[in-house]
Amino acid sequence: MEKYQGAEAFLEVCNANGVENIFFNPGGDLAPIQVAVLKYKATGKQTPNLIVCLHESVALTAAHGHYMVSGKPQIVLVHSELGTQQVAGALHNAQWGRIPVVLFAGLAFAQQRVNWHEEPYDQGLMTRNSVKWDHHISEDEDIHDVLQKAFDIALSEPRGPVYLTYSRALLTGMVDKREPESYASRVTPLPPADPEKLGQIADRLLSAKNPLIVAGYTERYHESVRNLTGLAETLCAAVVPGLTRMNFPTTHPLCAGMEEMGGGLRGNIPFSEADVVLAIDYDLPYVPADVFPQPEATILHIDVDPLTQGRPLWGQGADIFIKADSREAIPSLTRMIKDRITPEKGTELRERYGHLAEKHRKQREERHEMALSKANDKPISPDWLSHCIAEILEEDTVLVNHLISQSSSLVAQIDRTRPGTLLGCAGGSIMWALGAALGAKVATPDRTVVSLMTDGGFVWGCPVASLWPATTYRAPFLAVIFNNQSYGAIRTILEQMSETRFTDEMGLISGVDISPPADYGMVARACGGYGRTVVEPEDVLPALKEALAEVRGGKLAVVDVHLPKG
Ligand SMILES: Cc1ncc(C[n+]2csc(CCOP(=O)(O)OP(=O)(O)O)c2C)c(N)n1
Repeated sequence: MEKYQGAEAFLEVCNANGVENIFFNPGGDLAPIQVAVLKYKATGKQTPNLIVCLHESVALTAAHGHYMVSGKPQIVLVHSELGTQQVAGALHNAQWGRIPVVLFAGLAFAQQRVNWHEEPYDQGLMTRNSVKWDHHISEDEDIHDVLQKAFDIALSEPRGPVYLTYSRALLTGMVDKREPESYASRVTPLPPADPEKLGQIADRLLSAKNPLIVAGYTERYHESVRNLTGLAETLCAAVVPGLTRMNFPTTHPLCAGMEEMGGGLRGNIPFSEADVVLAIDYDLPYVPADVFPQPEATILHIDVDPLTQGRPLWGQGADIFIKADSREAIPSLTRMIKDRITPEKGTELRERYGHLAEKHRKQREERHEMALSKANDKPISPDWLSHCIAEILEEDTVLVNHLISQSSSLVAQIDRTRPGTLLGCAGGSIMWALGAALGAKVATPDRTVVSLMTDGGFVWGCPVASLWPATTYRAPFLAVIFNNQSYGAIRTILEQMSETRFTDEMGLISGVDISPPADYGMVARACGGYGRTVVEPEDVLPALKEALAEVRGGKLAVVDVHLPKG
């Protein structure tokens, strides 16, 4: 039988799973893969591209962003124990975001090592709280089968990260060459939704006075946006799209506003009026808003993971839940509802539609006026900044959002209408926006990518490690920093706990102020990009336009906008 190197087998399994780019950060354990890629390229064979990120957390976050755009499984290579330790926050975000990614690392000197408790050293332990499966590929296993199994576990529902370790000999040794059919994916689709339960859901929704739909990640299948719109229009129900994806057009008259990040902000889900809540593919965000369904409200839940394993939904479970693929369940439910609508019901629903549409129109008008009224505020108002960002976005621009205490301004001012135009972070590690934008741009080079982040998030995002690859791999994006010169969310907590403003010898509230801030625009310029700080309100729009022109010309850009401290 013909043989090839383990590293070549690795590339073949990646090819078979549609992996086009591998984000990585190297160590000697990965060298056989780097060599195999060079060999494949030199001989014109199909191989994923290797994209080096100068910090492992950027590599994993770029894979996260790439998946959210491409829908393809990812593989990230890091150096053994050391590289694995660098990805902790990014791995948490990938778990919360249901990202099918295989994290692949060599095993560090396993045989002789023990931990402080004299137990055998266990490298996988570092990842075990965040991955669906961790496994060391032993010498008697075939790399084709194990790597395919890892992709299958990552891709099966609910999706999520897996961790594989290996000894270097696995990649340098020879293995039997295999055809992809011999290790084909065994991920099977979910069975259709139980029609009886779906009928019960249709009945409960139709008897509701104020049904509310919350949809979390339905949009990962783009056709679901159309399906969800059909359901909402049939039922004449308000929809709150979750903050991680563009599930429902924010301009639609039935849109009750995108969900906001919690943490003492303007928790905006209109639960108080809802007597029936239909949650579709919905997870609570890591920091949920401080609003809950009414205790007497009926909760209906359609999800690939209706048990919300590890993440309880509002702590009160659901009255009816269905494990289903929403691509099939939403159209079936819509048909059932249509079939049950009597003429009298139809009149009632149309009235509700009119009422919701009017509310939507009024809310948008007020928010628009609010932003314009702040056009001359100095320091610059976050609402004015978001208003100006809305001006420069096109319908198919990919917006990557990781705002924290300013997230209300995005929800109030920025519309997203098309599938694939909003990426948000489900997890809590605020290091996501730069790496995710890099991955998104690599996945869709022809589209414009604009990433919104906090000043804390810019720094946590390892800017040099993220921006250098954006220049080197010609993946330019625009990063806008909502710079409140502080860890604002922490300020809120401190202020709630104490009326006194304790400042240190430098006049700063320790652990809150990041002031005066570093010159973040200069960091962009140091990485071959365009960078500018904006302090005057009238400069916001011109600066954003100038930066976007640079991005379209091939340069990454950072616009650092100074907002009120807070
Ligand atoms: C990587 C990481 N470290 C620490 C925290 C804890 N934390 C939550 S909110 C917050 C402040 C965030 O500041 P910033 O990102 O600048 O956003 P702002 O609150 O100012 O809008 C911190 C430190 C976190 N969520 N993620």
